[in-house]
Amino acid sequence: MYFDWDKSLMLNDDVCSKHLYYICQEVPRCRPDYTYVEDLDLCYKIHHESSYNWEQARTVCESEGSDLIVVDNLPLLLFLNRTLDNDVIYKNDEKYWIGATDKVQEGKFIWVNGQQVENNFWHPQEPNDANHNEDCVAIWWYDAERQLGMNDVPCETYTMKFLCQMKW
Ligand SMILES: [Ca+2]
Ligand SMILES: [Ca+2]
Repeated sequence: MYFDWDKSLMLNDDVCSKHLYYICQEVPRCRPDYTYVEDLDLCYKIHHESSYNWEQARTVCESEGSDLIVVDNLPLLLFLNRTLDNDVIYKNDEKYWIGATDKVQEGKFIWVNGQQVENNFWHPQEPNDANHNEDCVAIWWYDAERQLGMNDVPCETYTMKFLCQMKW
């Protein structure tokens, strides 16, 4: 199909092998409400509603065709450190759900994509399963140097902001 000026920019069908000028349109990488990060090939969204527990937050992500974010590499952690630094108001009070849990087997943390958590992005002395009731993972800042890190916290009673990532 092409535009034919001879017919006042009307459409015309023709043989596909014909050599013509062409017009491109960039294909969006993400939903409009998600942000694309080319270096990381990442589509993500910060949800600022802070009234969802881990499972509820995950359901919101899933309703958008995504899931809670999988922070399985250092470039992504550093990116979040920079990005959330601009997002938060009270640093040590702002926490975000991410997509890891040890609900299935205590002490064995699994990402929502099924991979084992193998990084060392935990806060010092974490994960600690405090009161035998911490099975869901969040990230926040833990020291004066403002290092973003992971911590296990209660799944049901804690509510906070969360980070969604389009499927891998
Ligand atoms: Ca646990
Ligand atoms: Ca903990």
